[in-house]
Amino acid sequence: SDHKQQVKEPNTDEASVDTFVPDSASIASSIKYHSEFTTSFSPEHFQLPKAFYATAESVRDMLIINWNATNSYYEKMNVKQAYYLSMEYLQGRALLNAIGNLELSGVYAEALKKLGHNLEDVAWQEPDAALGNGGLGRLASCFLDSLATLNYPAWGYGLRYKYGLFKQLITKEGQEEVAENWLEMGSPWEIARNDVSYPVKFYGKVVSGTNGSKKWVGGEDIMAVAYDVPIPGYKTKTTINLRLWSTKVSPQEFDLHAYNAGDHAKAYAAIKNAEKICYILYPGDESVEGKTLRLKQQYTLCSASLQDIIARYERRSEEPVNWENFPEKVAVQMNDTHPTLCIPELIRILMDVKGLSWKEAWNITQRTVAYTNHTVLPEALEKWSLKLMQDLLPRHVEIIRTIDEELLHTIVTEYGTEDLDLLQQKLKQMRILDNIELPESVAKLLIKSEENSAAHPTVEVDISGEESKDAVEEDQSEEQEVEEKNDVTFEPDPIPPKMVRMANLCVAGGHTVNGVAEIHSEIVKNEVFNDFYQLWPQKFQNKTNGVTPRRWIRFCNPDLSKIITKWTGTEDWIINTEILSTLKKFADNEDLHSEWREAKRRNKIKVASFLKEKTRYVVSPDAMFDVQVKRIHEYKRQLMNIFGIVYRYKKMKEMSPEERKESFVPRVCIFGGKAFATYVQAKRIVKFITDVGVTVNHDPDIGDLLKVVFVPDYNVSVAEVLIPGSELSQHISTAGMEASGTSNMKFAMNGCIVIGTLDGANVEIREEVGEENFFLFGAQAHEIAGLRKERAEGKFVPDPRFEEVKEFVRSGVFGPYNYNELMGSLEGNEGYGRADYFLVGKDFPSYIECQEKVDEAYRDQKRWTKMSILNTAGSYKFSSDRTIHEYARDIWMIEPLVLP
Ligand code: HBZ
Repeated sequence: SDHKQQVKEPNTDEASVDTFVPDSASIASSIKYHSEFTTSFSPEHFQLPKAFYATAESVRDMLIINWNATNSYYEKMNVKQAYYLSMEYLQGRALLNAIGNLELSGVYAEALKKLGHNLEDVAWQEPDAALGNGGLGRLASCFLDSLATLNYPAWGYGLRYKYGLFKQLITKEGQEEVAENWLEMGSPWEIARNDVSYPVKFYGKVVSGTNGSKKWVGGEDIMAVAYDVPIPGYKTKTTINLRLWSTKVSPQEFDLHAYNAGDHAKAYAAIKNAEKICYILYPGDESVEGKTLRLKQQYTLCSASLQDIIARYERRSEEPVNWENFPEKVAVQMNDTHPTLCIPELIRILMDVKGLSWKEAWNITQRTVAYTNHTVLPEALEKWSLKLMQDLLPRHVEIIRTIDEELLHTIVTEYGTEDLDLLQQKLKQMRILDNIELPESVAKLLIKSEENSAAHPTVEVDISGEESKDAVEEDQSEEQEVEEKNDVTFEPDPIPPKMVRMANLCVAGGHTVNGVAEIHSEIVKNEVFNDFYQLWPQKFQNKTNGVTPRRWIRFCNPDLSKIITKWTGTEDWIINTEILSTLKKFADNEDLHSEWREAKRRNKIKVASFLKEKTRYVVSPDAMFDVQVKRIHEYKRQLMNIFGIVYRYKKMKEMSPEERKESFVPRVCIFGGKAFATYVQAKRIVKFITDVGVTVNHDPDIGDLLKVVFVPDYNVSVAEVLIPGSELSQHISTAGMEASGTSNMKFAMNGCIVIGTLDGANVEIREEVGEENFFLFGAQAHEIAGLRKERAEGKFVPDPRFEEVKEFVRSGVFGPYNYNELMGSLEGNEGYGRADYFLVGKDFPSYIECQEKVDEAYRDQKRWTKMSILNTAGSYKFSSDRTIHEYARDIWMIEPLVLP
């Protein structure tokens, strides 16, 4: 057929792909071919969603050609490759991105037209690949796009979750989670690699060989099978690979005897046991089973990926394999601590399978892996129970103990034994194993130095990590006194659980640690990992996040893109975002202003119809579109936003209609985001926002002056609609808590103005776009600790406006639901723990005053448009291309490799 001649024939030999540009006729025939022979839909009709699958299959053919050429060229050139390991990828839809990157959007639109379809409708059929939760996952996807576009030899590794995170429904009760069945119809983008699979072991035991060697045996084995997703770069043949692992039963584990004896359930159990590893992202981890499952997921990712990387290294090496050289060919980046097990796994394979010594394996590992930190929240720094890890991964625990011991010796060498208190404090804070006896080699050193120390004969050497016997006895006698007085039963303090601190392991085992925005990297160095920073200052770097301008300007906002191309005189800004800054010189140009406003308005109309479809609320495109979309978390302070809205609503209600119109700019306040399924307080916030919406949106006094809309199931595709049509974008976290934020960058690129605190990348965005083009409010990071202390000591005097809002909420205007727990978190009432830990009350006055300035700026549309242009113009730094160049140069030491 036509299709076969034109699409399948190009030579796929490495390095000699024809520069073959298909026309719309050949594309149409390819789509027709796939609709008949590839997709599994009824053959007679060419309707949606079949049209999408057939179209995607035809694009896939082209991707595979480039993907094969890229892989064989890498194989031939044997250059150093970077591997990004991440538990999450938020890829979103791929069709428009792929044909956009291939520069085939026009011909595809034409081809589909010939077949009676519209490209946009076809593209909307695609389910989002939502294998992620938030910023960390979307960052990984932006990085893949930049890596491919910039021709860096790199791959991503992740897990192929059958159901991803969850689909969020918004009901009367607030958020409800249901399984996201994104693979229901199959994914046209993946290539099932039944030829690429590795065994992954759990449980079992470690046996020693004759010459001190170790072997991990027994336990259960599953198989990890590769699914490859080609990632095309923009205007380049380079098409890199995202390899996702799926798990299945290992044939040895399938109990044929049980099956034949009629115990089907027993035989089936092994299948489910393997498959459940890749069912969902972040399964509930309150139970031991849940925790075990999560650790199995993390280990599966690390083990399968490293076996694969090592196999590739061996394949590309000459005999005998020079392992010393491994870090010259391989860079492994751990996206947060979830892939930490890479460290002991690489050591295990090098020692137990390849026969290297501890010293060699440890040295190679440290030169290979690097770690990115994405959070400073102490509760988010992963810790695993030693017991659980010991059961599941006994050999890895041995290795971790050795790393811990090595680290302890380094600390002793660094600090000496002069000041034993200081040394003990450092040992306790920095070691990987928490609440675990010191290894004998270190304990002996300490005891010896204590005995030698005539000057400090009374220093106690805490070698157990637990309190000394005396101290415990003293405590108990005090407790007993209390017990007598209060007549309550005395329960001794529980023994602190033995834990493995994954972040400490990452810092010790990696050659580089980076934060994701300047302020965050400073906090990483000066607070979170300060002890390590003092020990190894050269390990610490900053890599400010970025986002891909392809997806986040060019493809999601074609109207704005045309304007940018027209006024900068080139399309090159899509690759070289510095060109965006040339818009600055036209910031006052009236023609540009009217084109700019026109494009924004068209995007707002799209948002309005999207909101109507998803929520049935009708909003006016003449109002200001004010948006906060991100995961729901107390530190991100959606609660402050909705409190600001409640305050606005209350003031409106107190005014006459004329006064109301005079005083307020009409606003549509849009929220979106998922609350983690077990995060009760976050779910209350969702419920509260939707309740406020029900009251305000139906209030005839208010009309178009104020609307509050919660968009269900926020994901990449929803963001692609909302961001271009937004005008004000809220990034209002408690200072010091948002590592970076990346949607703030997307909004700024799309000419939205940020209202925000000096937190994460906001700080750098404000520097780049100019402080007069950014709405700043709130306490600063260095003030937070002091403010929390004041708050806890009851010295905080709340602003009357804040009290007024709480009172108003409690009066029941927003329905019968009892918001006590929500309000309680702001007040630290009994049972609600830390009083307003996120300082909503403290920042509220400056926030609502800042919102008044927003209204004032918006009334002057000329001023607002100028601000908007300057946000786009100043956003060039936040391209993930810049970020990736920095990782390549400073951490991975890789060079671009352009296919001939
Ligand atoms: O990573 C986010 C940060 O909150 C955000 O500020 C930053 O811009 C972004 C990219 O660097 N962090 C996350 O998204 N983190 C998680 O989603 C997460 C998930 C599971 C965990 C811990 C963190 O166990």
